[in-house]
Amino acid sequence: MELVQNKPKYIADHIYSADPSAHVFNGKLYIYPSHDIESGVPENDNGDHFNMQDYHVFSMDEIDGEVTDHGCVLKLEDIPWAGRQMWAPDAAEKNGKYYLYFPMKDKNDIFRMGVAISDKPEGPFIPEATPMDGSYSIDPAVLQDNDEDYYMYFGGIWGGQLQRYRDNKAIEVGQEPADHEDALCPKVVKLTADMKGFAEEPKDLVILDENGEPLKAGDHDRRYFEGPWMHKYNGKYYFSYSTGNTHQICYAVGDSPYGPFQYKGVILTPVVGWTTHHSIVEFKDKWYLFYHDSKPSGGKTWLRSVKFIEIDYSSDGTISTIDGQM
Ligand code: FUB
Repeated sequence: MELVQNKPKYIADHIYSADPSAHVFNGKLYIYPSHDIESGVPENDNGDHFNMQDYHVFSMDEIDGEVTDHGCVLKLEDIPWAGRQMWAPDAAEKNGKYYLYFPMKDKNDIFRMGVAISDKPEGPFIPEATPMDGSYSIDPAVLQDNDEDYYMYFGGIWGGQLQRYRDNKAIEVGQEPADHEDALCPKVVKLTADMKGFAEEPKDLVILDENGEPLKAGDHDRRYFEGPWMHKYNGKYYFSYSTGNTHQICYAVGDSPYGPFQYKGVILTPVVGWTTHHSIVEFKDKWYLFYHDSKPSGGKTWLRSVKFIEIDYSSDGTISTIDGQM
């Protein structure tokens, strides 16, 4: 695999940050990350150690320029339905309003998606009183497909609770399918015109292998785990995601926001730290991968730092693989 070798750059060292969702609004680059903290909760497979309490927003006028931290833009104690753990957010703009989407556990320890609204991309954001109807699991990522159509991609297994659902309904005993069965799919759902809800039932986003078959649950190097992102390049839809326990960012390409998507390859090899989570954005005619690792904290899984690097597309639309250890 060919590796892009330009150097990654961290965006901040005064706080820990992770799960960056990067967008260009009004000609400026905005980053909506998780805000990692040392909360003292022991590490486990449920992700209890990711015990985040608020969100910050970062912005940059130039990719190599100064990074502004706009401070705390939404906090747990201001959200009426809050339980715990504010995980990976994303943002979208429609008609001059900005919507921050975020997964958080409710008072019953169930992940739901919230939405908070602002007149400015940098917030502060005012949360709706209740979670989005029909929402579950984690890691919302919103694609603006054209002026009217916005789609949310979401879902994460293990601590992200996706294995506890089938056909959008909670099931009695939640577990991953057996290795030979089809993998659990990330979800895609069109948003309502007011951006506050789901306009339809979420659908499975199917990733196909080289034989046109859905990826299997046992295919840990390629199957979806968490951290979805969708971007468009040359009229194609690029769906990228984390493989979780094999720690890669992979991608698949399709012709519609709903898919199906054809598996294409690895964008980012494993980073320092357990989780890997990214976004892809075009800014001033260049394409960038925003991601995180735990190098600055000496490898602490729950204390991550956002960084970015330029990415390369070949003439056939494939993305070169980046070495996550850089
Ligand atoms: O930051 C908490 C969780 O870790 C995110 O929601 C996942 O994508 C993983 O990065």
